[in-house]
Amino acid sequence: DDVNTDSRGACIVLEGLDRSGKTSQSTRLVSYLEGLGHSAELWRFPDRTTNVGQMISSYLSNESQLDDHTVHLLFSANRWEKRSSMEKKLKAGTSLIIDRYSFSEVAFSSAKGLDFDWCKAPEIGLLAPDLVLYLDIPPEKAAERGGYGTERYEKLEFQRKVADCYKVLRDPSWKVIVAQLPIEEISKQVQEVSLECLKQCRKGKQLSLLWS
Ligand code: FDM
Repeated sequence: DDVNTDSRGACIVLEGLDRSGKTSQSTRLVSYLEGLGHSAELWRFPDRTTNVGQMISSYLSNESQLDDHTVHLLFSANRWEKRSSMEKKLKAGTSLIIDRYSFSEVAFSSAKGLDFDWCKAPEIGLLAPDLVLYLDIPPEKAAERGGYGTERYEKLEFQRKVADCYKVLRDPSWKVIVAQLPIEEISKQVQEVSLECLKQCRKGKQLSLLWS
């Protein structure tokens, strides 16, 4: 067929509130793609393994305090430090399935009251995903799922604000999935749109940059 053999991988981002099922679905998607013989990797942001990531991690676990703008810029720096390896992987044909990206950043920081456009600015020029999958769940339902952990943002009142900010950020290109469906049904929908996305990338769809 028309598949170009030295074509790039797809950049697929999963977004949603805490406990919306992003981690399960991204893990399942990677296995599914690998099972079909595609090269795929699971990534997540924040990437807590770097120096910047460790600062973020200690902030999230309330071991350190940081100004809201400062931590915003650290999250952004954590994506910038991975940008060139992201691009290399994608160009080498590996698809990246990413658990949270710049959309989490804008939703969570603007939920704290930071200016929306200010929040978007440091993300300009990062790679734009080919597909955003939004696992949609009412904050109250997410809170019922075995409860939150003890990290800084895992509180119902704050998650309500985050949900509102995601609504502002959402655009028609996002694939919104009802996160309360049975896990198998969600996986089926995720697989279907992801394969279609991969096909477009194989056909020569260019990588683009945020926020385009
Ligand atoms: N988060 C995540 C941000 O505030 N900004 C970001 O750029 C990213 C990627 O960090 F509450 C928030 C969202 C979440 C927290 O995420 C840690 P995980 O998925 O629980 O590790």
